[in-house]
Amino acid sequence: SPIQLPPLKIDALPTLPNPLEEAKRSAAYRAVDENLDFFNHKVIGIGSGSTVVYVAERIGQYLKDENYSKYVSKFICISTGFQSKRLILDNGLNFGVVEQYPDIDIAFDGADEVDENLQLIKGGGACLFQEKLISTSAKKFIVVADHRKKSPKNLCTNWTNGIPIEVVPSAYVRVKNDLLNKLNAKNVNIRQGGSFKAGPIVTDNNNFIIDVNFNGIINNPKQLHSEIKSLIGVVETGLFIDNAMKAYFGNSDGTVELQE
Ligand code: ABF
Repeated sequence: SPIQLPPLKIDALPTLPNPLEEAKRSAAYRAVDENLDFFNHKVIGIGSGSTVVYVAERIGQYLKDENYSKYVSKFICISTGFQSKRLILDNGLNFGVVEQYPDIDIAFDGADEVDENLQLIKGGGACLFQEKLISTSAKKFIVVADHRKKSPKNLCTNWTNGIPIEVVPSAYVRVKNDLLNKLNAKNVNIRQGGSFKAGPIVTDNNNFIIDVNFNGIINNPKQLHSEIKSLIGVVETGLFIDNAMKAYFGNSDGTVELQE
């Protein structure tokens, strides 16, 4: 665009409780500053988790700046769940739904692990279906994370909680058996609520979440995604394949590493 906007004007940044928050904030702010196009973007996807909190905060800071306000006040932000809807509203941004805005210009979201090829594990927060709907509806999908989420090579190097899978409730035993017997999973857990008695957690789509571990690292996430997805009862997997365009990893000293 021929118009040049002056740098963002903000009051002092809020103080943070610990260095990990500094890492998350640094990644999120950089990702927004480098990728949000105030002139051409209209529909923005806002994901879930503790890092994306700072994405919404940053966009909110632009909204309050007189030079950016007229652009940001026209943005429509699409959420991936209850938490991100609150983030959008709490930062004064316009909320919209993907049914009305199916074409998203850019989406920002966190991840549980990112491999060397930008393949992701997501779904630790149980919003993986909406997250995949939004990220794959976006022309650009940008990952924001702290340094712990970057794998040196393969998935399931650092992340040991397994791959989250959203399943139709009546099919959870069938999916569990198929994962163990057909796909040779090592262990399969139905994700539970706060205590064992609370029973399975229920997603925004009224489904269950299964966390599945295979033997060690994932060598071929694309193939594994297809195999899991083909099981009857599986709604979506937490393997995000060929979807992310870039990932920003924040460090506790405020530096940020870009992977693309
Ligand atoms: C969502 O939040 C999930 O897909 C992922 O499980 C998690 C990442 O959270 P955080 O930013 O708190 O590390 O993006």
